Amino acid sequence: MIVEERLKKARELIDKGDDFRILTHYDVDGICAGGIIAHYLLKNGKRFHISFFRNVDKEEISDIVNEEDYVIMSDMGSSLIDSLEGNIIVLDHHKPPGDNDKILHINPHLDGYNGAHDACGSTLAYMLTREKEMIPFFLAGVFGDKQHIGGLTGLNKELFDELSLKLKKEFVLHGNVVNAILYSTEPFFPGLSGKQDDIERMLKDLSISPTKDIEKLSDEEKTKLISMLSLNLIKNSRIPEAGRFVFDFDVDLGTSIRYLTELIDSSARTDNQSVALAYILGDESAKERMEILRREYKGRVIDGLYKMMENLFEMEHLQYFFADDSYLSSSLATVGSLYLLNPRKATLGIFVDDMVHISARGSKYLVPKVHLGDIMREAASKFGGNGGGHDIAAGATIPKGTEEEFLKEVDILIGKSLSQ
Ligand SMILES: [Mn+2]
Repeated sequence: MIVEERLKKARELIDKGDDFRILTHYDVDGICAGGIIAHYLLKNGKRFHISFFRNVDKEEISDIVNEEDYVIMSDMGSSLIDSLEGNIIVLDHHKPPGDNDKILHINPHLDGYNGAHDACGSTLAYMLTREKEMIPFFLAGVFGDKQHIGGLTGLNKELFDELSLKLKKEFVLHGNVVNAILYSTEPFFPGLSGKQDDIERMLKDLSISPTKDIEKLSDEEKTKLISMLSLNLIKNSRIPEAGRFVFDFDVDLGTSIRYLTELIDSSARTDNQSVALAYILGDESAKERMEILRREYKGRVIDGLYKMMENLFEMEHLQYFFADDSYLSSSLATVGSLYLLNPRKATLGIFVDDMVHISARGSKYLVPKVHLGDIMREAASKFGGNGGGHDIAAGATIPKGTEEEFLKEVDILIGKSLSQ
C-alpha cells in the first residue's frame, strides 16, 4: 500500500529534521491534523511553526516552502502536487491531480480509497503518529469533515476497528439544560434556540429545573424533554424525519466527540485556530476559551438562522438567502439544508463583498442525480467566475451584478439533472 509505505518514510524524514513548518487547513479537520502532527514533533524533541490556510495560494505556499528545510502539509497540498520538491510531506485527502515522487505525497486516493469518505486529514495524521492520546482529535477531524455520516468506511473504519471505537446514536445535547438548548444549532430548535425566556418557560411546564445538567436528568425528565424537542423539530422543519434529529452519532470517550468537534469548529470559524491548537497540545485552560468562542459563534449562527427563515427566496429547484459573512453563509447553508429547509431543493447562501460568494448545499434527495460541484463550476464559468466542490457541498465566486442570472442558470441546471 502506497500510504503505509510513505507514512513509514515520512516518520524517517521527521527523525532527521529539527525544525518543521506545518501548513494546514483552517477548519476542524485541518486543525486536528496539524495539531496531531505538532504534538508528535514536540514529543520527539522537535520544533515547529504552524500556519493555517483558508485558501491554498500557489505562490504564497511556494514562497514558504522555498525558505524552509522541512515542510509538512496537512489537509491540503495535493492540489499543488506538481510544483513541490524537497523535504516535504503532504498528508491530504482531497482528490489529487496526480502523484509526485520528489516529495512524500500521502493521499488515500493513491490506494484507491475515496478521500471524501474513507479518510480525512486527521486520519492520516493519526496513522503517521499513532499516539493514543490524540484519538479524540482524529475523531473530531472525521466528524468535522462529516465522514462518519452514513457509516464508517475505508481507513476510518480500519482505525475504528483497530482501536475498538464505537459509533453510537446519542442525545445531541450536553451540560446545563438551558445553555444546551440556547446554543443548539445542530439541530436548531426554532423558537427555543437563542431564546432563554422561552426555554425556561418550556422547562417550567415540564417541571425540569433549568439549572440541572442533562446528564443528571431522571429518565422520566429526559423522556419528556426529548419528546418536547422532537415535537419542536417536527412542527418547524420541512424535513420529514426531523423529529429524529435529537439523536445523532457520537463516540463516547468520557467526553462527547460531537461536542469536542463543535468546540474546535467554533475556534476555526472565529479564526481562533490557535486556541484549539493549544488545547490539542495539552493546555486544559484553552477549553474554557473554546467554550466562550462556541457561545459567541453559535449566537451569530442562531441570529443568522432566524434571519434566513424570514428572508428565504425560493426558485423551482433552489432556495437562497443572504448572509453577513462568508463563514456564516456556509454554516447557515449547512444547518438550513440538514435540519430545516425544503430537502427537495438545493440551499444557497450568498455573501457579497467585492465579489459574490455562494455556498451551496444539496441533500440526500438530490445527491443521486445532482452534482452541485459540477453545476457551480459550469454556471460560474458562464459568468466569468469560479466554482466547484463535492456533489453535496460546493461553492462559487462570481462578479457582482451577475447573481440573478447565475441563480437562474443554477436552477435550470439542477432541473436538468433531476429530469435525467
Ligand atoms: Mn479535511
